[in-house]
Amino acid sequence: MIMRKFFLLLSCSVVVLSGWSQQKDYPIQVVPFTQVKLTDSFWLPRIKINHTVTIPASFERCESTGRVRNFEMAAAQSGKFCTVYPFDDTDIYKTIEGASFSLSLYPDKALEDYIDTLILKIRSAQEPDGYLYTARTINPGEPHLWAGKERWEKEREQSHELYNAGHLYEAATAHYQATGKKNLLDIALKNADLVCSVFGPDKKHVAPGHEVIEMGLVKLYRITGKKEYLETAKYFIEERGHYDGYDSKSDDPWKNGAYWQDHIPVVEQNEAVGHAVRAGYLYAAMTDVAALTNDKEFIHAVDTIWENVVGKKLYVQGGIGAVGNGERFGANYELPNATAYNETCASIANVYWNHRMFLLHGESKYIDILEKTLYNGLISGVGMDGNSFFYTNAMEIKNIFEHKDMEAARSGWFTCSCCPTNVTRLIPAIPGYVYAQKNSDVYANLFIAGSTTIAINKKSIQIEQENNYPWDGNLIFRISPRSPLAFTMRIRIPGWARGQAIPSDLYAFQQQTDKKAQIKINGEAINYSLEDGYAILKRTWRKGDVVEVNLPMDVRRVVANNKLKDDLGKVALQRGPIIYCAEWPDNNGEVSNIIVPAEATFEAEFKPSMLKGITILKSEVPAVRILNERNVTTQYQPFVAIPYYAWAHRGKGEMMIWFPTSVKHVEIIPAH
Ligand code: FUB
Ligand code: ZN
Repeated sequence: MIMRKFFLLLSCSVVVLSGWSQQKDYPIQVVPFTQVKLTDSFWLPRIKINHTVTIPASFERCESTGRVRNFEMAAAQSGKFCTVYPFDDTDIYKTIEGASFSLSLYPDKALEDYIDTLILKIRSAQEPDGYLYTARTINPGEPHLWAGKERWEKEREQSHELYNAGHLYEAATAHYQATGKKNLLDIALKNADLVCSVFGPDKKHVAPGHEVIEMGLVKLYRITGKKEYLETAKYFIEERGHYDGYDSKSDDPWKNGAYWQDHIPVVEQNEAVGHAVRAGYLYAAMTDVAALTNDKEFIHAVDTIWENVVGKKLYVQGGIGAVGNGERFGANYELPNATAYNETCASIANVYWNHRMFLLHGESKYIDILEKTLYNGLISGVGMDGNSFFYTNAMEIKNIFEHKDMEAARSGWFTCSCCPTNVTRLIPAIPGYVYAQKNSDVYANLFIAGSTTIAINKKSIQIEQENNYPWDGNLIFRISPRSPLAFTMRIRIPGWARGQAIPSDLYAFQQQTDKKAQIKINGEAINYSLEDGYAILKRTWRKGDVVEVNLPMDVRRVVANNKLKDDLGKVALQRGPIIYCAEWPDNNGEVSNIIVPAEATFEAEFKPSMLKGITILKSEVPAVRILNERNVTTQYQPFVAIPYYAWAHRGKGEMMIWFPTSVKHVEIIPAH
């Protein structure tokens, strides 16, 4: 309880170590995740399993794969780096971050003590001047191949020295906020002081080879008020695009710098390019720094890049980073289904970025994207057992026997295991995306049953949500100020409930409907106005006031912009925020033969015991059957679609999100 209170104090305020208070920041403040108590049956079980299964399994793998041993050897300055990548240290940092978030929700002495033992090892591995990078410290005479002979020498390319530092700062912030202990924070600050003393306009120049340190430095700045941290974060961002060693004429992102978002200065960038996780972390950091410094050029750049991603580079299930070679963004409208990469970490980065964009601009379109990613392309990355993960998130699996490249089953761990450990830190933070506040305006962004207590002008208000989202569109909000109080509830009316498949013309609903979100207050229907995608409910609220919001939950057919060649003549299915797929076990063993014609109608049915409780879509559709080597026929058969996130829990086989609407677009694949 003490720990919980401590976190609240820190999350609401930036006055922490130095008694300093900053001037500029996001106009909208997060209601911290520790202040939002979930009771729902969609997210809460995931948060619990993250605590009981994912985090322990992740630490166990950090031990068994040698990641912890690397720290022990670095402390002893003897041995041989025993894992594969120089960024393997970050799996420990990310899991400590996730575990710290989780400790704030579920105090757990054994876990806290275990983290302390890890922190001791981390501290012992830190060099006297603050440098911390096991891939060199173990044996500085023979560092990791990617690390270069000298410190930072290969930072621009692949050493990940500053990437490791960034994840250390993020972990240290979470750990300090969760426990009040400074043991990890002190290590991070010592390292950050070294970094700030080495890099800067009049010092060593580099654009970090993998962004994340920028966000980490911002977090340390918020805790300490030390302006060098913010300045160095800004410096690292502004350093991009000034290296003259690239071949600017080359189309190859590895040669022209685009892989690292280092091809042109960030304020000139207007298209999302290069490695998608790097890019997402960069844009999130630019948004942070823009808010903290009111940098209009940064704001313009992130706004323009956001339009590009949402208008041309986002999969219908919220995934980004279409191209496997370079784990990167493709060209505009390059969103292939057969080879979609969609790294889970890229979805996580996209959530971080969109949340920050909302805090900056207050428009619901950012939460629409956050919700789309969260409920679909991100949680597909973690199995319902909490112990199996996708690194890439396929858009379709066809002809499983011949195309073995796409990940068709989750794995417990990977040699490069960035995604599982990233999941550990995203999941417990989800309650922090539900509400936000700007003076006397309260934003309800996500619909998750539970409660929160916030304060407006020092007056306390309890807000309770009751719903069965994402399966049901009936949302109840009980608003209870201690005494009558005038303020504005801004309840997000999702784009999908306003006829918008996505806040761009990349995808659209095929048919428009007249159905609108209905709102009642204390049983009486009201006319509400919409502002920035929010229903504005401004009144003097009284204890026990009830707002009922009814979102239309019809099954919608989604079509893609015709510049998106891969989806031409195809349709996807969406109900509420959920994007559906068809998977082999429900459809006669294969799905690549399915046609979803214009006249197909769908029935939604909640199946409590299927895949931990899901709403399925049912229909009767034609499927192509091969009769012999020369003849095919189509036969109507029952069709079942499940939420995309729930696929790959019943063995390997075909899966599709985009369905041909006529036989013309069916790829005929012999059944096995
Ligand atoms: O480079 C560190 C991490 O490894 C990246 O974020 C992932 O895409 C993977 O390449
Ligand atoms: Zn990853």
